[in-house]
Amino acid sequence: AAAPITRALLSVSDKTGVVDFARALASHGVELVSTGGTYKALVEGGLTVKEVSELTGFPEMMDGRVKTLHPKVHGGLLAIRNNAEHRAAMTVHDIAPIDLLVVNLYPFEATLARGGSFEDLIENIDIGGPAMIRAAAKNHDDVTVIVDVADYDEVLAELAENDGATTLAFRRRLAAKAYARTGAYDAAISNWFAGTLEIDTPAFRAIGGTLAEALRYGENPHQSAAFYVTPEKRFGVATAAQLQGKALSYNNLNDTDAAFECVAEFDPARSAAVVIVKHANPCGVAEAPTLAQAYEKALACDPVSAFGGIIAVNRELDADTASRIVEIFTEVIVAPAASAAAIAIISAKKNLRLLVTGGLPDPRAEGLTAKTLAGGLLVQGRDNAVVDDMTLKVVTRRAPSEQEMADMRFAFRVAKHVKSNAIVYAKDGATVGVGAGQMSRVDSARIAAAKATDAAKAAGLRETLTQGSVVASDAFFPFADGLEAAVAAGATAVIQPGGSQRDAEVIAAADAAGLAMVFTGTRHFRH
Ligand code: 93A
Repeated sequence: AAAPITRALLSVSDKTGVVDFARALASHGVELVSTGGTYKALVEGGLTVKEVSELTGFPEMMDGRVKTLHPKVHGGLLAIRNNAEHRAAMTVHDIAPIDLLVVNLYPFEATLARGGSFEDLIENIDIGGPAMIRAAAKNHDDVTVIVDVADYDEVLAELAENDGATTLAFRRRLAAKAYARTGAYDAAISNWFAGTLEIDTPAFRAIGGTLAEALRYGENPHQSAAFYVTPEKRFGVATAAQLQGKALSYNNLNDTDAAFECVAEFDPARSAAVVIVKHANPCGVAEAPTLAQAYEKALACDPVSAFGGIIAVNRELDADTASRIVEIFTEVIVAPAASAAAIAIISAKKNLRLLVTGGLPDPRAEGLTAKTLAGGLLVQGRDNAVVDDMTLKVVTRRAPSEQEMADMRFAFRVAKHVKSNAIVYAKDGATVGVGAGQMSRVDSARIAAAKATDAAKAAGLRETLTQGSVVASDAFFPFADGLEAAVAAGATAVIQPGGSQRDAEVIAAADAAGLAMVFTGTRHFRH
C-alpha cells in the first residue's frame, strides 16, 4: 500500500511555495514534469524539469486551453500499476506513470470576487486541471494528489517518514479533499452561470447561492450562520447597502426581511407606510399621507414591543420621520432610499443600522421560499397573493361601509405577514391589535384584543383601541368563538378566507352581532 513517488506533474496557477516544494521532491529523486508557467517558475528556481509538451509530443495550444488533455498524461495518472493489461498498454504507447499530481486551478472564484468580465470568467474555467485531479483521485491506490498549497509540508513529512512513498490512508484523505475541491469549483461556476442568465431557478437553488457574509452566529450563539444570496433579483436585504451601524446579525436580517416584505405591500404612490417588526412579526403597521404620520400610528399600536424593533418604510426616509425614530431604541431601519438630511439625523445613533435597498420588491412577483427539515428541504412558491386582486364576497346581512372595506383590505394585507394563527385588528389605516403565532385562533383573537387594551391604557385612553375596528383572520374561523372574541373586542367588520364546515355558524354569529363580514377565498398561512 506504500506508493513510491518517482515522477510528479506540477501544474499550479498559485505558484506560492511551489519552487521549495519541488526542490524537496527533487531531493527525494523525484522526476519533475510541468506545464508552461509552472515549468518557467521551477527552471528559474534552478530545478531540472521536463515540459509537459515534451512528454505529450504536442505543443500547449489554443491559449493553453489544451495542454495536459492527452493520453500520456491521463494514462500516466489512471493506469493501475499492478494490472498486467494496463502495464502492457503503458509499454505499447510509451506512457510513463505519474505518481504525484500537484494542481491548483485557474482562479475562477477570485476572478468572480474581483468582478471579472464574462470573457474573463469563461477563460478562468479550468478544464485540464479538474480532469487531472479527478483522474488522480480516482486512482489514489497508486497516485497522490495535492490540490492545496497548504498541504505541501504535510506531504513532505509523509515522504520523509515513508522513505519517499505515501501510505494508502494518506492518499485516500487527499483524494477526498481533491473531490471536494472540484465539486466546490464546479458549484461556483454553475452558481455564477445560472445567475448571469437569470435562470428560472430550479428548486435546489432556493438555498444554493453564493456566500454574501459569514455571520457571528445564528438564531442563538451556539449556532453558526451565514447569509447567502441567490440569483433571484429582488429588492430587499440582498440588495441593501448598509450606510451605518453595527454588523447585522442573523435575527436582524430575518426581521428586516420580514418588515420590508410587509411594507412593500403598500404602493408608495398611494400612501406612505411604516412597519415595525419584532421577532419576525409586525407589532405595528400603518399607512398615512406622510411617513412621519404613518410612523406615529404604527408605534401607537404596541409601543412596548416596538422598543428594539426593526422599522421598514415604503418611501424615501425623510428627516421628519428619522428624527421621530431616533427618539426610541431601534435596531434597524430599512428603506428604499434615504434623504441626506435623514442620513445625517440617523448618524447621531452610532449603532443603529440604516439599510437602503434601492427599491421595493414586487409583492406579486413569483419566486421560491425554502425551509429545511431533517434530511430534506421544503420548497414552495412565494405567497404572492394580494388582497386587491381577490374577489371579496359579502356573506352577512349587513354590507361593510367604505371605511370598513378599506380597513379590512389593510388588515388582510398585514395578516399575510403575521405568523399563524394571525388575527389583525385595524382602524383608520393602522393596526390596533396583532395576535400572532398562537396554536388556536381564538387565543390569537383574545391576545390581540388584550394588547390593544393595554396600549390604550398606557396612552391614557378610555376606550380600547379595537373599539370600532375591523378584524382580519389569515384562515377561516373553525368555530364561532374566535369571531365572538372579536365582537367582544368591539370589532364591527370581519375579513377572512371562509371555507369552514361551520361557516354557517360563524356567519350567524356575525349577523347576530350586526357585523359585516367578507370572504376572500384565499388563505394566508405563514409558519
Ligand atoms: O486550459 S486548461 O483547462 N487546459 C489544460 O489542458 C490544462 N492543464 C492544466 N488548464 C489546464 N491546466 C491548468 O493550468 C492547471 O489547473 C493550472 O491551474 C494551470 C497551470 O498553468 P501554468 O503552469 O502554465 O501556469
